[in-house]
Amino acid sequence: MKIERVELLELRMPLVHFFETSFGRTADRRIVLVRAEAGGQEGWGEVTCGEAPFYSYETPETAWHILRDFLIPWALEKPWNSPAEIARRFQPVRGHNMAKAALENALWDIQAQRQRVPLARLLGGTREEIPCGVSIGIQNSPEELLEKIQRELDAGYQRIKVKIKPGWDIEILERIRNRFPDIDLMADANSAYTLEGLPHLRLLDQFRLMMIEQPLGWYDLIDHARLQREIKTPICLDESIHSAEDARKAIEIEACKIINVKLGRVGGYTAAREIHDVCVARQVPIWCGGMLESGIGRAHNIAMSSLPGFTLPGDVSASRRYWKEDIIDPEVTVTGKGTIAVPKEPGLGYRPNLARIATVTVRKDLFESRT
Ligand code: OSB
Ligand code: MG
Repeated sequence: MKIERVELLELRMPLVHFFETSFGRTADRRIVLVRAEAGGQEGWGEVTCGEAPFYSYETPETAWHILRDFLIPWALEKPWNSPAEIARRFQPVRGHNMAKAALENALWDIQAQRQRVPLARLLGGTREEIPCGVSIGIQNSPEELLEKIQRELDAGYQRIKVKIKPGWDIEILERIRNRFPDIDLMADANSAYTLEGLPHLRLLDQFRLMMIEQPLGWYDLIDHARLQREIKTPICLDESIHSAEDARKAIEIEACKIINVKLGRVGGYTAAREIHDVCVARQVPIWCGGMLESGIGRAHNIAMSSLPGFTLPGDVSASRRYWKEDIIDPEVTVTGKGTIAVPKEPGLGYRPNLARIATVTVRKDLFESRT
């Protein structure tokens, strides 16, 4: 099949509530979307980077550059038989996984539409609904955080993740556990600690957390393995895992007991499915992380979460938690028991709302095949 056209769009979308992690606060999202056309079908993907290079080095500008100058020309250059082949074509570019994922995933959407199957099924997904959790950022006060947790539990979400950092950790978790002794609770540090803080990190063991996510360096495996030997709470890696190779090594040296899979961070479905298989073979539970995505990225996360190895609730939640109005129809909704139904329509199963997208688009570029 030949790709006839690829369009890049940059969107500006304000979040309904700011989102704060150990590395900073976001209130206005800049989102780069990829729209690809092949064989009369149109597929969509999302670059899931942050506005600033604080989670990883990618930003909307680096993604635009890598897509425009390398990935899109390579994709348009010659026909393709499978999205996995395109993933291989992208391999000479070191890193820039979020840029790669946006285009590769758009082609998976096209492939699923061509075969008239839901994307989830094309990927090998078996679940009809996926279990959902929420990720709650650092708030202005502990009271606000407790109130937010209550609201999400009332909505049905199956587990609560809170962001922690030095100064917003032990006391906060104590308050949460006092008020909600039995909920499924976990904490994400986004690399806010070092091994020097080991005595402090040991204090986390008292809160019966499901896991602590990425406590140490954003590229580290070795120190996480040392930490895991010293604490009982299972470590989950996010930032450190970029490929199936990374997953295999992390598991081998016991740097983690759980892995958070993000489509962007690992470079698309081909790599995500490889990580899935590595983890299933070694009986390591995985779950789908989130990057404050628009409906396009969210729809992709739902498809991926339908794979059998995604046994733990993901950070995949309702559109309304992020946006006043999302850019897909229907918006993503969550049932009272904290699940999202996996769509049964061909492709992504959520239609891009073109009128809505047009109103929030601030930059566009179109690339066409010359043959
Ligand atoms: O570490 O999982 C993370 C958001 C932005 C960057 C990193 C992370 C997050 C989240 C939010 O935790 C998950 C979501 O609700 O999309
Ligand atoms: Mg994380």
